[in-house]
Amino acid sequence: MSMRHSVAPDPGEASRAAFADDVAHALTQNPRQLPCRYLYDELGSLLFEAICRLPWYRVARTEQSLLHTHADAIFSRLQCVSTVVELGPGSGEKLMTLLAAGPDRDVTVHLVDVSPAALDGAANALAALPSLTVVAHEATYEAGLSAIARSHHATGQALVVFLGSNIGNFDPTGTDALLRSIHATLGRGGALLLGTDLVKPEAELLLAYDDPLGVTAAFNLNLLVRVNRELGGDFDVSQFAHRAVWNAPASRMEMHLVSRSRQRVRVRESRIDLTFDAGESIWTESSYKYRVGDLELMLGRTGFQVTGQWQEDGFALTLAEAG
Ligand code: AVI
Repeated sequence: MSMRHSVAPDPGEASRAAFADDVAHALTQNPRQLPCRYLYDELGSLLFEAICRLPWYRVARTEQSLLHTHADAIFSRLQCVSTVVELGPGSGEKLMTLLAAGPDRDVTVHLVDVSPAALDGAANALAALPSLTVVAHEATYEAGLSAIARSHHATGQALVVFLGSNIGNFDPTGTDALLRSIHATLGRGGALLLGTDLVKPEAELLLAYDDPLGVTAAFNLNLLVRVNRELGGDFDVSQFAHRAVWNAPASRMEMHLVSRSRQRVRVRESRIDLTFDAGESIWTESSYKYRVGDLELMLGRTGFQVTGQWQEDGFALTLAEAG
């Protein structure tokens, strides 16, 4: 395997300034918010890995089982894939499982993630497979997709892999925009493999996002720890409580941090000085859950046609072709 890095990393100062601005903007919205992409500092990423091992959060395990069982069927519906792009590769394990059944030819794999640690981990895992060239893009999904669109000259089919129900963390407008960027990068005839969590009974969803061990609570509260450490905030973490809510009309799980008392919070780098009422909350994440019909509509209106779908335990893997 050979490995290249493209798209220069953001210098630390610039990304901290962007974090400070995003926090200032989001915390002064009504309702108050914090962007979920900031949940994943080093500890946050470890806590998310721990969540994936909990009995109540089955997304990662079910998807891995689907990939393992159906990788051959997935590849049998594709024609001579020469380029694979994974958005948010995590540890690389999912792509490893898929590519183990994969094309019998040289393949270029593009990994797109904002985290250099995730990129290194995934590239190292993929090193076990022969005939791969791995290009790591330390970038947002949009920036990575445009870089790949500019550089992609290979003959053969391109496949974008977007797993883990990561798409569920985008609101509907963001989802359509991202699917359209994926379509533009793929071009006609390219394929998308999308992993999505499906709507299930509320009690199951609440356990998945508010687990009895408190790991998801720690994952959520760690966002305040990060703001304190990186931006000079003075959140009293013990004065906020994790809350998970099923918003049925919007078809999404929401995570919030609820103020336990009336309190003042300052964040130096964001230049904000706020007063929270008791019970006032910060909305930190949405995780959209889908019905099969929603997936077809969403993919259809962004230029894709569904060519295969595999389901297990309230989770769907959908293969779609760019028309
Ligand atoms: C990464 N993402 C798809 C997870 C989700 O289900 O929205 C993050 C997560 N939040 C709470 N538990 C897991």
